[in-house]
Amino acid sequence: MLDRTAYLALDASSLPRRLGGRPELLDRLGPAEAWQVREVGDGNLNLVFIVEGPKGSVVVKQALPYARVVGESWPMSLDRAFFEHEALSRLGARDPGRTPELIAFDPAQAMLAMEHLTPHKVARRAFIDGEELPLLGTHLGLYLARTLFRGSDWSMPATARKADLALFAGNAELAGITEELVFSDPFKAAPLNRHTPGLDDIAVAFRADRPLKLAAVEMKARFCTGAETLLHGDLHTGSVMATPTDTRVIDAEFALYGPMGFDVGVCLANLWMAAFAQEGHRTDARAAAAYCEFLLATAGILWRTFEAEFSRLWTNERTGILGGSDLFEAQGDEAGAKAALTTHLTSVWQDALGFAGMEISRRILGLAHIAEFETIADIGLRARLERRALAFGRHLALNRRQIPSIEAANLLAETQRARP
Ligand code: SR1
Ligand code: MG
Repeated sequence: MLDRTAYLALDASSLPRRLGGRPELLDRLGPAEAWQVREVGDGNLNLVFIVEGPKGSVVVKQALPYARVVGESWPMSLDRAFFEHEALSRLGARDPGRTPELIAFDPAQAMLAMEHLTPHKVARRAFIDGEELPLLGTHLGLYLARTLFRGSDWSMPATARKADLALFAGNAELAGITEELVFSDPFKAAPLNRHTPGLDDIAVAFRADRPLKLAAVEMKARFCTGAETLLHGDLHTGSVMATPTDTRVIDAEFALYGPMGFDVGVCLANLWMAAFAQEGHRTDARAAAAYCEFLLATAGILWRTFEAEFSRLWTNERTGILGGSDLFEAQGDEAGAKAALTTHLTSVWQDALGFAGMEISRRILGLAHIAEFETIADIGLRARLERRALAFGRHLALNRRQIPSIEAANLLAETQRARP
């Protein structure tokens, strides 16, 4: 059992004194007396500091014993820093260069020091500012295929995967947050729910929408029981930092074993929501439409890259117990192997659509909203755009088995976006 009696939240003035004895940080930054510290955390949970010294800069992230977005009335385990560290180490090894370099970790202080990503921007912020990130879809598609495939029974030795599954089962508190916030709260009058004025009717309608609630129960069951691979677990576009040439995935504290479609669906949902929010950020309709085109194209590239890279890994790296080459290739049945791959990819796609529908619902009707909508000052416009996104999300959840392709899903988004 870890002794946390010495745990104390950092602040900008105490940080150099408290961390200034760590050689990994001194190597990167230079002498602690010269460190400049800023707290920059704008997420829902943690403290985040940028520390600059004469030799360089690092980011220091520290978990708080409660959820920052709500306050001390919502206590939260500090163990999430341990799971984040474990997850980032694995995800980084499975797709090298796509996560920040880890520099130091102190489990007792729930503190992780990592590479300061600069000039990277949180992807959401780039979407609000209208900055195109031409490689985002490719990088995320590759990341998803590599991490989801390489953490699964298609790839890993069975004993190692089972040990890992047992380890990450310990992150139950954060899994429980997702289970409630994503799959239950948007469909009931949960105390922490909130929504933009003007959406009362749709919030009430969602609670009475039996087909939608049945879809939510099904998706929740997939999430809780479909332990296919190690997921990032919270892969929205606030967990992605990018430049036009680089993309990094951060914030893996919600990591758990779950269905591959969850990370894919959450990521797609956040690209689609950013598209629905565009009119709130660009007064020129043509500029809004052009930026939407970029976002939908990114969603398309993401899925097609995922499919292609997953198929490549399937062919070349299928070494786990689910490999199945004894049933197919070893008996000269290449077409059978291809059929097994297609069956799996179809199930990931349908799951992804269902999870996307849940993510859209919870980001508009639940506790944790997204900056693309929240920063639209005109409340009436915000409500109109959110209403369109909700209709799209509902459609995805209900029709996930009938939407055949990313092109079809993008077309639905485009059609819904153009509604009055
Ligand atoms: C109380 S935590 C709310 C949300 O913030 C995190 O980023 C996750 O998305 C979680 O659902
Ligand atoms: Mg986060």
